[in-house]
Amino acid sequence: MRPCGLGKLATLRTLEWTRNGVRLINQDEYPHHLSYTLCRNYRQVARAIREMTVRGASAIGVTAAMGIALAAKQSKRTQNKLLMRDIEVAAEEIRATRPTARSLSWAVDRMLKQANEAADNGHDIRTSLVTEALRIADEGIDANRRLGRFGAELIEDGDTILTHCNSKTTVVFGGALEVVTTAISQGKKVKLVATETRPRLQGAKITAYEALSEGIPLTLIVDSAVGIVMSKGMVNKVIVGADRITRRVLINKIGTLTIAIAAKHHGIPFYSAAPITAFDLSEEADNVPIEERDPREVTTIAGRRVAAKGTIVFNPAFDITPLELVTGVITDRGVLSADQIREMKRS
Ligand code: RUB
Repeated sequence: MRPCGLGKLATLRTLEWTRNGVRLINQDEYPHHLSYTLCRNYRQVARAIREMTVRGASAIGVTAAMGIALAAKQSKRTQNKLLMRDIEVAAEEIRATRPTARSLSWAVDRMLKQANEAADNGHDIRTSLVTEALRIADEGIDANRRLGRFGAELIEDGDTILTHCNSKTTVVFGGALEVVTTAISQGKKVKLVATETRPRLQGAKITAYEALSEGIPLTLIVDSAVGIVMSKGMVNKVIVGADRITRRVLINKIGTLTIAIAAKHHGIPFYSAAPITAFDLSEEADNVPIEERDPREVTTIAGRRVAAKGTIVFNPAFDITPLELVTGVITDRGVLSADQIREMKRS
């Protein structure tokens, strides 16, 4: 491990396919250490997603794809039928790790489709899955670059933007932070206000560190300070990420709904930044399970118990915001209104 020094994090690869496995920056160690975890098999990939060594919707999608490629590469099966079975087992284990983010199940489905097509066409399944995982990673980078440019058009010189959790990880920068860094690269002066984002503190640990590293002025607040910050006029836009967008709702980190309601009350534009891969236009979209996490994330802080033993906890990782509270969703295909999303065709 080496200590994190301030530097340009925006170009650092949070995850990478290597000869020995999938290499991830352990974001849980921010801001104290820049440490890497090497997942040598798909089970380790699944664990890294479940335990949030790698996190953020876009990043876990790419990681899932690489995990499936790894499973194929390491399978000893010589018959395609048996190899496909190994791939499906790995794919379903990875799919189950975090059920809410659309990009994860989207990436799993795309990898399974690729494996089937390769088998049908007599191509080498292993090679074709590695190529597809790398393609998904590259497409994610490109999509987030485009999203950044569309979003930056909404940003005015002098804006102070409230963000929640940490929305940025494809492989390099993306999401809400991509919008901000693109606007800054265009010469606009932009400040951030970030929530600490209990219980996992992605805002305090990751967003604040990344902003500092990029030289973006940032003020950190506790989640419950959002109301006063808005009522004092300290922010004039909100940009958050998204784990899943349906025709009716935006699903994102717990606390997003409360922020959207407060933004509506104060007349502050509320945007989400997410690539099209976060969209779920299926009929079943609104029945997506909201991940509930370990109660200890709430009853302890930095490993120390703060709530009495026996305290009942409800710890959902995400909440659901109706799109009527969302001014626009910044995507790689432009900024979409709730009406446009409702009318979108399934591709
Ligand atoms: C992360 C979170 C992020 C979205 C979008 O939750 O809610 O806002 O995933 O992220 P967690 P990105 O930390 O529990 O994964 O824009 O990076 O895809």
